[in-house]
Amino acid sequence: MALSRRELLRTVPLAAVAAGMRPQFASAGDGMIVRMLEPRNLETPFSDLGGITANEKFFVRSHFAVPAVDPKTFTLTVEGHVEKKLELSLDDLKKMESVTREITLECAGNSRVFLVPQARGLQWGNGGVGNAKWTGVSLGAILERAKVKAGAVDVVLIGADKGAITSDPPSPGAINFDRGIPLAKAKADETLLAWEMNKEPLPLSHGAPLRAVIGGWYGMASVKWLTKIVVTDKPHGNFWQTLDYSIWERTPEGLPRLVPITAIEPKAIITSPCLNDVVESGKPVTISGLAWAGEQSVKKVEISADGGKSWAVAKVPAVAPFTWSKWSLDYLPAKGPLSLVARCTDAKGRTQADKRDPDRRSYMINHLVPVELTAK
Ligand SMILES: Nc1nc2c(c(=O)[nH]1)N[C@H]1C(S)=C(S)[C@@H](COP(=O)(O)O)O[C@H]1N2
Ligand SMILES: [Mo]
Repeated sequence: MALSRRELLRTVPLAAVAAGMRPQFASAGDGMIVRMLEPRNLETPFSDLGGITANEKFFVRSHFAVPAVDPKTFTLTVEGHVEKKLELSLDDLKKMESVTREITLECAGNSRVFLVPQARGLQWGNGGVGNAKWTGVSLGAILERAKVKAGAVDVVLIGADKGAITSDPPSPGAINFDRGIPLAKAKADETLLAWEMNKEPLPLSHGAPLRAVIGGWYGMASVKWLTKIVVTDKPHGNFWQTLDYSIWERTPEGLPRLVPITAIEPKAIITSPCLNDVVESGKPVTISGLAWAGEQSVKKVEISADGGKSWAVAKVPAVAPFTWSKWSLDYLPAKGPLSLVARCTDAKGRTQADKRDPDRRSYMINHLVPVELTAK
């Protein structure tokens, strides 16, 4: 596969690391925030969040090294609880009806740096999120071809990347990255298998030649380097949705049980002004940012300048499910400290909580976090 210049820049320093040379941080991230050098995990800088995220500015979250998947010999295998096992080449997929959808992906650990006390995992700020136009085929169309048998429960998407997790609790040896999606979500319109990102070939770091995009769900469901799909007749209780990427849910009787993470929670972030900025008092300042709510559309964004005591409603020009919207509010600051807070409510009436819910472990981070600045 031909590597773009950018992919080369990402690959060359790895060879340098292997040769015992100093890693070249300057070219490691292309203006991205390096959260981990190997495997490469990159955060989008604040100033690049909004609209359509350029491919080279889209956050990267990878658990293992990028696997070598040759697009020429690539096959997507579909098997398990189906009438007809499929082996599809990229050409086979491209001959099917293609769809393009704008979808925001957020890592379930995005904003983790705001957890007190600090939680383990990558210390993302707010830039573990991005919005792109994905082109591919609907997973539902593929499942129709394979003729899913009655009693199917999960559609397991398996990536070609592999490794052993050695931290406690460890994985059972080397495992692939995978995720089981309930059949209904697998068949939903917003679930695609994509080979294009923003009208360009899908970059290697984002899963080329083929990745899943599970609209409205946290990023871990959007399996990259997808080569195999297994339909199961039981929930897929794998490493990645039990020991990892799971949260505590309470039964109506209050019994805590672990469940896999699914849909993105409502969230608003302030992108301007920034922490510790100094603005002029008595002069209007535009407070702006982004809001998204997973499978729901954003209904309302409210802004507080006094740490959450009083709220004003922001303007949100476009509100569609699955994608973020930009919002803004003109505000006249009085002299003194400002504690800006943004709060999103979705079409289902869900609002961001003031306080962190510990049942969410170190994921799904959308409690209110003030941005402190001063008006002089
Ligand atoms: N095969 C594979 N797919 C994967 C991952 C991975 O490590 N391997 N990481 C997941 C996680 S946790 C996230 S948040 C998204 C990130 O997608 P991106 O790197 O294109 O932003 O990919 C998901 N798909
Ligand atoms: Mo993630």
